[in-house]
Amino acid sequence: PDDPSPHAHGGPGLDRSPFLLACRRRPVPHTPVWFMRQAGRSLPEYLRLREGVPMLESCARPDMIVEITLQPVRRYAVDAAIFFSDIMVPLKAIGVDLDIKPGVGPVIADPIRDAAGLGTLRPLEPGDVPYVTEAVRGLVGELGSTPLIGFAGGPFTLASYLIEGGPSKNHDRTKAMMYGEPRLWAALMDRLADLTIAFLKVQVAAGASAVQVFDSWVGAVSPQDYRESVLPHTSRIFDEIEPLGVPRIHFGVGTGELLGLMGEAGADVVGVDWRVPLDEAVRRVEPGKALQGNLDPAVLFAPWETVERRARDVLDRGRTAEGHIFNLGHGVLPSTDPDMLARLADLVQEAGAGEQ
Ligand code: 1CP
Repeated sequence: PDDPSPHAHGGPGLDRSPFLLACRRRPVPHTPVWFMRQAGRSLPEYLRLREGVPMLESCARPDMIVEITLQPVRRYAVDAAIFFSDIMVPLKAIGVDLDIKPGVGPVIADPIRDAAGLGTLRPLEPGDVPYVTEAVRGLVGELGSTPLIGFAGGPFTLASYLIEGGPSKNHDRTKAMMYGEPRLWAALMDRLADLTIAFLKVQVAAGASAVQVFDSWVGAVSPQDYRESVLPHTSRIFDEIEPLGVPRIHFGVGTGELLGLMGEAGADVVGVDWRVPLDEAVRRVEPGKALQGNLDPAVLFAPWETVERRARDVLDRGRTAEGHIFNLGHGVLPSTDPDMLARLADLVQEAGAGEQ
């Protein structure tokens, strides 16, 4: 039923990419592996390059984007690259006054809490992010047969930053709007879904071969609230991206109780954090989906023998899925030893070979 994309995105050899095959639930030569937040965290070559350059400036410079995206591919020979950017970049590009502060994260000058604030969010045009188009084009040429994953923030996660004004533990004001002003909430989610769709389209038009929606903080809501207040917007994102013909991945943290609904929202691949074993995730997600995950990123602080045992356990459980992309259960933690990630990538590519 699911034919591969009629048009190849990116460079030659991509039709045999283990990552893209696994997303499509097709046989693979080895279990593909990449790491969320593999670009721009612990690598010394990244820290050197970023010295004196603010985060948002580095996201607007094609030369830096290309180099930072390629660094983990060179080091780890992972099966996919992820575009170096941030979920806040499209908001910045439409004129939202925001900064990404070191050690803090995104900070919004004027949080959006009413209809007037909502009115300041305009649609994203491709011309707003020329550096994204230029960097994706450059990357696709450099990456050859390694696919490039484009990404954007999910609507709940973007709404939380906009409403709270920065990182939040309990998402109080966000939920206050969701429960107390459902019409304003729906209008905001609608605009954020449009923004995500537009940002993903720019990346795919320039040559990205897959997309991931990071709704990182959506695990904060109950299944009932997810179904009513989030899912309609996320479904629209995946519906509108479908005609582009690239695999769509949907990820959030602490989403054990939402995995079924996240599958229903329409992505091809559901990302699973480390809290739910993959064989249990298979039971929670409807058939016809591949899974991505889910080694606890903190396991990488243990001795190699432990990492290896835990990684093999993830691989074993992943074999019960229709397709499995090995990843961490969330992003690489900043103090992770790059050599551990290199060994892990090797282990997955060797252990997962010829066993399909
Ligand atoms: O995978 C990669 O390494 C590519 C680059 C990437 C991605 C995919 C960055 C660079 N950010 C993101 C996505 C992102 N940004 C998410 C979703 C993924 C996740 O859950 O980890 C989120 C929630 C953000 C928001 C954000 N940006 C935070 C989190 C703050 C919080 O609420 O806890 C932070 C710290 C940033 C800054 C940021 N983004 C990226 C980097 C390298 C940095 C650090 C920059 C710096 O301080 O210099």
